[in-house]
Amino acid sequence: KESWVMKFQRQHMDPDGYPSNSNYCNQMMRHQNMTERQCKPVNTFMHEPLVDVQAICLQGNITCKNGQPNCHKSSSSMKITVCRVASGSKYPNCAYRTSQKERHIIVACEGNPYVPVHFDASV
Ligand code: PAP
Repeated sequence: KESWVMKFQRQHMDPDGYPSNSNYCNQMMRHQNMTERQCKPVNTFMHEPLVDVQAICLQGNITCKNGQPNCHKSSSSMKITVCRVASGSKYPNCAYRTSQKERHIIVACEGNPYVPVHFDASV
């Protein structure tokens, strides 16, 4: 089974990529296997080095959206792309809107080593 760490990297890390066109999310959501059983409604990719994203886990704890206490917020803003399923998109033809942003990132961390396993929010 895919580990939490690998799943996080598949779903949320694209350090060397940056959307060059509006097809970015259509291509990446399919390529990273988020359109296989359904069109995943919303997903964020981060365009920062993995070590910088892992370092978010060293920031102080904050409460996650689900009430767990294992979330952490980046001290600096990061380059991200938010992929949101387009209205009228019908599985298996998943269509996405691509929006580039710079935001502080909130991730949930788990394990030893303590690393990101879930993308909670951008603020
Ligand atoms: P995403 O939330 O980053 O989009 P998702 O596929 O939901 O990805 O996986 C997040 C994983 O982090 C979940 O584990 P699973 O893959 O085995 O389903 C989830 O249980 C785990 N996780 C750990 N802490 C949290 C948290 N505070 N909030 C949400 N998910 C968490």
